[in-house]
Amino acid sequence: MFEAAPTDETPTGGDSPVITGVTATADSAETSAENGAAARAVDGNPATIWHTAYSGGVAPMPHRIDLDLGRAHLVDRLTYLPRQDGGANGTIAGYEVYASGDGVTWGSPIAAGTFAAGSALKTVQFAPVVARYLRLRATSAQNGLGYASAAEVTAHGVPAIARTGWTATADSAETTGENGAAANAIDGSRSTLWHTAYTGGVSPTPHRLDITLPSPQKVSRLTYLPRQDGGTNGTIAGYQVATSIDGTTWTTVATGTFAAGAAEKVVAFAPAVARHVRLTATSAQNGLGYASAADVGLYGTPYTSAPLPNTGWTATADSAETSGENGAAANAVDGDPASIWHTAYTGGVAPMPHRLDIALGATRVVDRLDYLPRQVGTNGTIAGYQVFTSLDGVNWGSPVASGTFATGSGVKTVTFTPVTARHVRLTATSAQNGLAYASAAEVTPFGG
Ligand SMILES: [Ca+2]
Ligand SMILES: [Ca+2]
Ligand SMILES: [Ca+2]
Repeated sequence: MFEAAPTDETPTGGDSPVITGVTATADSAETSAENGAAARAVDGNPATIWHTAYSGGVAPMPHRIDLDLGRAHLVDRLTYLPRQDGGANGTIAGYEVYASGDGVTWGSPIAAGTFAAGSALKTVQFAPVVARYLRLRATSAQNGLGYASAAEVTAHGVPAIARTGWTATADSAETTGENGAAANAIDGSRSTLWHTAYTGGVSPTPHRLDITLPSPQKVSRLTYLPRQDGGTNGTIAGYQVATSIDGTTWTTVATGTFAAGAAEKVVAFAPAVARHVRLTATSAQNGLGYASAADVGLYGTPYTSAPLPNTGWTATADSAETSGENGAAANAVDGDPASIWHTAYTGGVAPMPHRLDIALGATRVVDRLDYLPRQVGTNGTIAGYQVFTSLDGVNWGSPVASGTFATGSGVKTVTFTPVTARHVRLTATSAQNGLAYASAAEVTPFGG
């Protein structure tokens, strides 16, 4: 990984979360008269403090506490909570904040100033920067003495998505006049670049660079580093960022115009579960038809499949018994294992197959469906099944999964390749007892 320069854009989508799992070291800590270890500034407990040493002499200002975030993050905020115990020693006045990729080279401060007096939480907001390490440097204390202390020092940011297994493709790449391959945009080197083709003719913008991840991630930031070699061809002005779970259905998550210049740009957007991220260049800074990139980075958190919230859902079925019992389709998504959907039997039994459709009310990533059979009785407990998904509730395509459920009333889990869907269908092709009924206590789509 290169060490990124501070960026010149402010995120516009979503707040950066608190970074957890942080460790801390300091230039000085009192460990004799009290437990003033640096670790106490990152323990999440406002009652414990880091305090510089005073037993056996007081080291003069400045003092520093360094946070190790565990891995690279796109960091944009640091908060400082002064000691909350009524003491005044060490509460910081003058401060500087530094960022580093390696904990050794710190460069110039990314923020500096003077904290207001008092014990209230102080927030330092700065242009997003890629860093694994953050330093809070105290240059003076509120009471003028040589101590520094902190109840909590907290960094906010989004983790870098590890580049292992990434691939990149582009609509166009120059491979004759230079090595302008798409892969150069994700190789972590500032000196290699993707450049659209020019030998034999220039195709006009828009151009696009697609990055494919080995597994879905919850992506919320993209960084764009323009070419760093002094050239200007291809440096992007107008851009769009789109995400996709399957490489087919794309959702535009951000649109804008990058500031001129070679500094790294940050695009922030609401977290989107994605395996594919597309950066589209709609125009270039110099107005020509090229696009280029020295580096494109992605930031986010690992995606974990979870039960989708059943608010706003509508369940329908090809058949439901409403006379002999309450067998409405809605009973399969009400969260109650005691209520069931059951196909009709009063006045005749419709033959297999049967189907239960769930309209999710929103486009979601779906990668699993759990089927809980009725917990009492056996009619309708499904054996042969198919799972379908749809974006429009009309076109369902081929099953995303099919098979035969094990017998018994325990929950059955069906997993499949993540897809983008607004509708999920469970089709019963046979029942465990061989009759033509279908039933379900709960049908639960999972995803993100
Ligand atoms: Ca603490
Ligand atoms: Ca590169
Ligand atoms: Ca139920």
